[in-house]
Formats: sequence, C-alpha cells, structure tokens
Amino acid sequence: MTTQRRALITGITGQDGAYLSQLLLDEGYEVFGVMRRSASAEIIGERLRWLGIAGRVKLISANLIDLPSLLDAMAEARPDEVYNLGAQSFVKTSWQQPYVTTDVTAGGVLNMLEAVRRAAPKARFYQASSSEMYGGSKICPQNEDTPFYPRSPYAVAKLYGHWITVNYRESFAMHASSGILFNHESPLRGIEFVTRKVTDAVARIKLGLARELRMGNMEPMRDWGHARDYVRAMWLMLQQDKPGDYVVATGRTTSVQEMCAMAFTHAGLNWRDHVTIDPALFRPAEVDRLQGDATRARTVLGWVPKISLEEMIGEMVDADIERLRARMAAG
Ligand code: NDP
Ligand code: GDR
Repeated sequence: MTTQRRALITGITGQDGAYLSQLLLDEGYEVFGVMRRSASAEIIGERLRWLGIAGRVKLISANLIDLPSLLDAMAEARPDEVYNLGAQSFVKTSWQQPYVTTDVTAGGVLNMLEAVRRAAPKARFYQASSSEMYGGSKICPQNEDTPFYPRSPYAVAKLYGHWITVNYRESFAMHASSGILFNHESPLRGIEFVTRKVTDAVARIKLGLARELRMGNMEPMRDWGHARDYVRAMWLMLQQDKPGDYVVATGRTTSVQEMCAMAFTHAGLNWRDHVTIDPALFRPAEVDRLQGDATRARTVLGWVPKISLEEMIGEMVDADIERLRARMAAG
C-alpha cells in the first residue's frame, strides 16, 4: 500500500491556491494550506467554496513574514511537496506598499526555504516566479535564458524570490523549482486585476447595473492563459527527478484593448460605447509587452495549455453575470 502524499500550499486562499488544491485532491493528496489570520474570517475560503473543496483542505494559521509560524506549519503538515504561492501579488499596490511587498513577496520566499530546509528537508519546493521579472526586456518572446528587467517593486521582489530559490537549490541540493508563469486568469481571479475588472464590468453593464468602465493604459500586451492549465504545470515541475526553472505561457500575446473588446463582444456589447480612459489608473512604470516561449515546459514536462483566451474570457463573463444575478435574486 502506498502512503498518501502530503502537500502544503501558501496562498491557498488565492486564485492559484484554489485550483492547485483541487488538482492535488484529485491526484489523491492530503492538502494543507497556510492561511493568515483575518478579522473577516467569513470571507476567507470563498474560492475554495466556489470549487466545492473547502471542507477537504486543512488550513493552518501562519504568515509568510513569521518564520516560527512557518516552522510550525511544516511540523504539522509534514509535506512531501511545498508550493509557495503566497504573495502581495497586485503590481499597482507594490508602488503604494513597497515595504509590505518586499517583506512578503521577497522575504517570504527566504522564510519558506529556511522552513523547508530546517523542518521538511526532503520536501520538494515550488516557487511562484513571474513574467513580470522580464518587465522592460526588449527580447520577445521571453524564455528561461532571457535577461530580467523588473519594472515595479513587485517584480524586483519576485526577482529576489527567484534567485534565492536558485541559490538554495545550488547551495543545499534542495529539490527547488521555479515556475516563471505568465498572466493567468479565471472566474476566481481577484477583482482588481484587469481581466476580471473588465468581465465584472461587462456583467454589470449587461444587467443594467452600470454604464461605464474606467480603464488605465489599454496598450500593454499580455500572454494570458487559464489558471486551471497553469497549476498543472506547477505540479508537473515537482514530479520531475531534477528541479529546474520553467517558463509557462501560451505564446500568444494580446493587448488589453483587444481583451476588453472580446469580453464586451461575448455579451453582445460594444466596448467603445462604455470604456473611458482614466490617467489616474496608469502605472508609474509600465510593462509593454510580454510573450512567453514555453518550449522547455512542453518538451520536458509535456505541458500544453488547453483553454484559449476566447474560451476563458467567455467563461469569466458568464460567471460574473451568474454571480450578479444570484446576488440580485438574494436581494
Ligand atoms: P492571489 O493574489 O490570488 O493570492 C495571493 C495569496 O497570497 C492569497 O492567498 C493571500 O492571502 C496570500 N498572502 C498574501 N500575503 C500573505 C502573507 N503575508 N502570509 C501568507 N499568505 C499571504 O494570487 P494568485 O493566486 O493569482 O497568484 C499566486 C502566486 O503566483 C503569487 O505569488 C503571484 O505573485 C504569482 N503569480 C501569479 C500570476 C498570475 O497571473 N496569477 C503570474 C505569475 C506569478 P489572503 O487571501 O489572506 O489575502
Ligand atoms: P499584471 O496584471 O500587472 O500584468 O500582473 P494586471 O491584470 O493588473 O494588469 C495587466 C495590464 O493591464 C493594464 N491595465 C489595467 N490593469 C488593472 N489592474 N486595472 C486597470 O484598470 C487597468 N487598465 C489597464 C495594466 O497597466 C497592465 O499593463 C499580473 C499579476 O497576477 C502578477 O502577480 C503576476 O506576476 C503577473 O500578472 C504575471
């Protein structure tokens, strides 16, 4: 009889944490998640509830900036695999809260590596790196060998997290891998990110609850995929004999404006009738174009994305309409 594998996820209450939990449960894992204490406990776990798995994961109270709490979490979970998804992940906020972003998104990675090294040394480790690390790069598409050029406090913090993961792998022979994931979305995406902001607004306009959508810079281009596809790549990385770094992307890049048009069209609306540009929503420094080359993930992991941008945006608009209708019906 084989023993049940155990996984510990930080960021389990976020978008990726929810989908990864679902995948790991389906694969037969016992899933533990780090959850930071909040006064709004009733909101926590909304995404896990949406997927119908809230009762199947074990939540442990800990914080990425508090090493003793992470050591306790390791002792309780005794993980075979650790996925470090927790972060202050909203790029725009990283200019308003650079210290929090650095403490959690950079320092939190070091804390997790130390916690694994000291309390779960045999565990395999996944770090959630980001295409934002390429930021201002003029090279397109970007792969694992493309030089980094971070353009926000968030991206600088992610770059630290990336390199400290590489360093612990090389210094301590840890099975530590880093997934350089390009933007990925879903109906569980936070409302502040651009795709979900757009699909939520489209739903409101469609249902007559709003007329206008205020947007920032519509010109940047992003390589958008679906979170459900991307968490599979994370898991595959930890199933390899050797750790490594992998770009995870679709290879297709689309402007914010085109994505926006797609969402309005899905609901039978024209974006030009509703969108206004608000310079206050522009960022101090922008990342103009991201497009990933996921050849390594395809050849080594056998990973390919299955869900197209059109399908994903359609799913998000439909889910937002559904959510609003349910809220309206409930009064
Ligand atoms: P979310 O913003 O949805 O989730 C972030 C998670 O981190 C939440 O569970 C949050 O908890 C948790 N968290 C924040 N601060 C702390 C802390 N101090 N201690 C413990 N937990 C904390 O992010 P995503 O799911 O979209 O992304 C997952 C990871 O992947 C992040 O690291 C992100 O930076 C990275 N990434 C994401 C990409 C994307 O396109 N989605 C692309 C590339 C990288 P709470 O619920 O309490 O706020
Ligand atoms: P990003 O995602 O910064 O790429 O980081 P986001 O969806 O926030 O922005 C994408 C692009 O859209 C432009 N934009 C707007 N963005 C938001 N949020 N709101 C607006 O009103 C708006 N108008 C235009 C932005 O300027 C930007 O160019 C995401 C996060 O998930 C990170 O954690 C992750 O590392 C990267 O993706 C890969």
